[in-house]
Amino acid sequence: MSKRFLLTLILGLVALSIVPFAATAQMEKPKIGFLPGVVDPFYQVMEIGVNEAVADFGLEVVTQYPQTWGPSVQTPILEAMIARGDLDYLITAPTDKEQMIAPLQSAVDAGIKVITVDTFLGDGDYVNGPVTFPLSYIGSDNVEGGRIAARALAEVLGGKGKVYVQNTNVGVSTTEQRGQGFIEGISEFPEMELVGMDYNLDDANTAVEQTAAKLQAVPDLAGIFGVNVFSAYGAGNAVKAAGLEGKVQVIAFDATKDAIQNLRDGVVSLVIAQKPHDMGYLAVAFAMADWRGVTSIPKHVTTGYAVIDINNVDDPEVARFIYQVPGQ
Ligand code: T6T
Repeated sequence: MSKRFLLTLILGLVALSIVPFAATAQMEKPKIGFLPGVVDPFYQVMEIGVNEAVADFGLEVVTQYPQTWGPSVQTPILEAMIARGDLDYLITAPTDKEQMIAPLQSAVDAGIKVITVDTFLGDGDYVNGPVTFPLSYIGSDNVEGGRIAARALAEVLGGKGKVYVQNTNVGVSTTEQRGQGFIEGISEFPEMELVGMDYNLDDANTAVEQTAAKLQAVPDLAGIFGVNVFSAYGAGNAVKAAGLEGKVQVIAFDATKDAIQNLRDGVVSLVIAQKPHDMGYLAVAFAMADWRGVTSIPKHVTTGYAVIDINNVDDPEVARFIYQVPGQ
């Protein structure tokens, strides 16, 4: 055997032994799917958190955004993600707490572990509730968020006046709980009256139209709670269009650029910022921990709020929670 042939043989064997090792090392990392509720700045900031964690752990992620809110749009995207056959974990915000149970159960049946972020399935109690298959639920305390909004509105209105809620859809865990918390909070003030709650189906134009109609129908309306990005957009911009800034107080849930501008313009009196970045980052970290055999992953994590008003909006410790999406 010539020296040259021997060398080639050795190099070939070394290469053969390295390739499978490298391939195995790669296969040891899970592949993540990210399926948000809809395209909006809240989920875009969550995606930044997902992507940062994915980079930190050296993982791969497949992200698919529904263009509009609801199970009929989210389910086919989910089915396509399951059909890929290469995802180990799915991080998702179910757009309906009942209707997304069966489609997400199919993901679990296909071997994909599910973590819900922002919204939950069933009653959100993944230990003792009707739905226990998700690994974890990471999100805000939305009942408390609604109460914060109600108390803030009561404070700015001196504890009396007619108030109205711009909401999204029945069956969405988050916005339903915000509405519920708001009703509870308002009931603490005997001279405040809730004169209605409209559902805009998470559509900004519908939110503007419904609010404009309510402003006309109730000329002495004193305050509005917009329960999420598009609801708050509708509430704030309808008040602005009617020239009622300062006369009708708006509480905006979700710290978009638009809500912050309306705060600066005196249309909005309080902006409640969630922590979508934390939700996204933690969800990936939990997936990675589960993959590595960690068995103490919390079934529920509450991520908290930053409550923004005109006095603290420029404080960097508060302003960091404004939803900043590069290029927007
Ligand atoms: O408020 C968030 C989210 O928490 C909710 O579940 C749906 O609406 C948003 O995405 C904002 O548009």
